[in-house]
Amino acid sequence: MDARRIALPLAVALLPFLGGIPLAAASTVVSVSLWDKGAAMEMSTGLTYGTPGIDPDSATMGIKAAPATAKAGVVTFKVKNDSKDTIHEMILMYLADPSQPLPYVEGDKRVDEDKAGDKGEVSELDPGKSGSLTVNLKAGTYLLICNVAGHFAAGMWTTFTVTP
Ligand SMILES: [Cu+2]
Repeated sequence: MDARRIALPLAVALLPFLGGIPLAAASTVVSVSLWDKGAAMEMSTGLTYGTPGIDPDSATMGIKAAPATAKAGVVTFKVKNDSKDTIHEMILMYLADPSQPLPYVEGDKRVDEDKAGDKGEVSELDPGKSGSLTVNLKAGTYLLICNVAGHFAAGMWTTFTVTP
């Protein structure tokens, strides 16, 4: 008997219990679109979350979440990269203090994920591809970001609110 034949179904059966996600809990499904205006467009800069006086409409790429809120509990993000030519991703960040910007490494043009409250991600999706992330969220303010170099500063983030 191949031990792997037992181990895999067992792991799948136990998966819902990991992280304390109750099977019967009500859950919210959020559709997330990763969009951009095409690789020919010059990327915007200086549009990181929390920067005063920025014009969100000047973003050349972004993230749209519908709905942009959920009740505390299990939330599934169904993420689609709607770009025609650029890899994007979605990382979920918990904002301990929404008035503060995320820790940003200017030289890398990326958010410091380890310091920023990373709660999970759908990493690098090719154009047209989809992925999903299911997490158990407490009430608070979250940020969905793309952390491909330069994309966060180009405006690729949106807030997501979880209510009690
Ligand atoms: Cu991106």
